[in-house]
Amino acid sequence: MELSGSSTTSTTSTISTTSEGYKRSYATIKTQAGYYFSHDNGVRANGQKGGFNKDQVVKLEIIDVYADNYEVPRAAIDYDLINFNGATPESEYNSRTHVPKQTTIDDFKYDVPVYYGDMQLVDKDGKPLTVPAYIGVKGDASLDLLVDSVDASAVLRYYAAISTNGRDVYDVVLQATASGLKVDSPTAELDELAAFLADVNTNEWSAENWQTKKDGKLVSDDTKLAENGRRIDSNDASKILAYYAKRSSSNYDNVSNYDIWNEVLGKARFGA
Ligand SMILES: [Ca+2]
Repeated sequence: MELSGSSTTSTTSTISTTSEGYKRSYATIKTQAGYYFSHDNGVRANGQKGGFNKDQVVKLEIIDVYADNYEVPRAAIDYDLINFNGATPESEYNSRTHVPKQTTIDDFKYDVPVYYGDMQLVDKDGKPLTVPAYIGVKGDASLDLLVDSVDASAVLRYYAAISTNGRDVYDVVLQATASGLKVDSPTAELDELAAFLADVNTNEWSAENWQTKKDGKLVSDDTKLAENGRRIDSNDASKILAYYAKRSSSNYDNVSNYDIWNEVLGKARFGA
């Protein structure tokens, strides 16, 4: 006897259509990079929503596939339904093993699966669609996962290089230390991440910080300056040293990294 009928196990959901003959959906997306802290658990100190930003999905198209491979593009996409199924920068970061001073690209680069409502988005071949996220430790300009005097030196060297001769930030590599992961170019995504992590005294939860570039402009629109820009200077270096001093002190053995930063930065950390 013939095993008739395909057992339809497509991920039908509240967001998928249940129309007759519906088989599955696939999508095409256009994405942009985002930069995040390893301590970002999705809830910001001021109670706002943190975590991966859905604006990393710049454009989304969903195509519903019916019997006989009849394809129907969805007329309307509700971008508010884009989500990451509960994944946060913290959960993604902690899902991997990290060894300080032995860093690779896998310590910093994450491809985060995208969902639309409760439907995971896949391409035409069924491969998960993702956004590129760069995640690191606050203050770690050198990308070695430690926050110490090497980071302060890297910040001062970078600051001196861009301020003395009026050089463009894209002429200078911030992470040029031997300690951390090598950065090939001043325009590399890893150097953007290094700058994001080094700018410790900015309002870290400002709305555009996750997509602010070395030159202070937005990843999504390089004609537009982010509200808080990206200023890396001697004040960041001294705050990194203050953090390092406390982190190294036995008096702070029972204090979290997060709380030490709060102590070093005060309310400036959250823009107050
Ligand atoms: Ca470091």
